[in-house]
Amino acid sequence: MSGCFKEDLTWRDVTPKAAWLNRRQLIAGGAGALAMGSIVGPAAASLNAVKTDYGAGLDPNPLEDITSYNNFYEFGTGKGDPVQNAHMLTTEPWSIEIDGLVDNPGTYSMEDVLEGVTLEERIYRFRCVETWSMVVPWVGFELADLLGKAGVQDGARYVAFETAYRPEEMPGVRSRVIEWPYREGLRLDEAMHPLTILATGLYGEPMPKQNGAPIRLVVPWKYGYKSIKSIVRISLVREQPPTAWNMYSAREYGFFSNVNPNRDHPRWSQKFERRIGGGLFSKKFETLMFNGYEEEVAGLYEGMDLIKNH
Ligand SMILES: Nc1nc2c(c(=O)[nH]1)N[C@H]1C(S)=C(S)[C@@H](COP(=O)(O)O)O[C@H]1N2
Ligand SMILES: [Mo]
Repeated sequence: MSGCFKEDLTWRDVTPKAAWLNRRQLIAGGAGALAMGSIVGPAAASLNAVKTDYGAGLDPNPLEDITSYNNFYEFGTGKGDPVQNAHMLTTEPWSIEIDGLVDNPGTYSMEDVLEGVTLEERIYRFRCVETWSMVVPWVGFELADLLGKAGVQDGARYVAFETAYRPEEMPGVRSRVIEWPYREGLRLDEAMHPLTILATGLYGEPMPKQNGAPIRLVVPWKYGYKSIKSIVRISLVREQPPTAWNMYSAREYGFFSNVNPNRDHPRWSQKFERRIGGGLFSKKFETLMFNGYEEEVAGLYEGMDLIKNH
């Protein structure tokens, strides 16, 4: 495993020590908060994420699972390729181009992007279309916050995202599995939904490169490929934008890609999933409608045929 993480640090290790400081405590605490920082050791350099109720009761995968079993095809198609190769990606400085139907188009540095936002810790289920799953303690903020800064104009109906395309840093783009740059998209109401976040970290630390540093999308009720990594462009558009896996095979990978146990992938069942971890003993679960977020998101799709609009 590369870089900035202690390989042996798991959620169970971090939780009792980290004493997640929220902003108010930080400000009110002053020197006290600093002293606390010195007690927590590894977490001292951590992001100041506000703890939330999202995922209460879920048991996150260990950091090792989340950072060593990845899909990030720009660095290779093997699950172990991103952890080997993603260190080549330059993530500082970083900026996002925001364009299209917005009042304030332009280049947003990471500082601009993060200005005034509250980083939250949110523990979400994560379900890949390939039928594996994990539980990840993300750190991030609502995409709606950034769209608010950009000022979405009336004609916008979709949000399009692009990953960096850097052949000199991304050995995987030599292979034309998909048409680069990696692209994704959401309907505007999906993008504005409070569950939809831009994540800048996990386990209280800055985002590991293999997981999409420095900033990636997380849409927990959709298959994992919608959660596009290392974003450099966000465009507000009128028409449904082309998306990487949908361009590869529209029959296999729909634009919506909501997790749905009743709509099998043409080549495999989606009724069950395997929670990564525990090797041969990784646990098998029934796939949940909208990945368990039905109560929150079903309203977005009222009256829609979710088999046709898969
Ligand atoms: N740019 C980019 N984003 C991407 C991918 C990719 O290959 N390139 N893979 C997707 C897929 S298929 C999944 S399952 C998730 C994996 O995220 P993780 O490695 O953090 O678990 O990232 C998604 N985002
Ligand atoms: Mo995936």
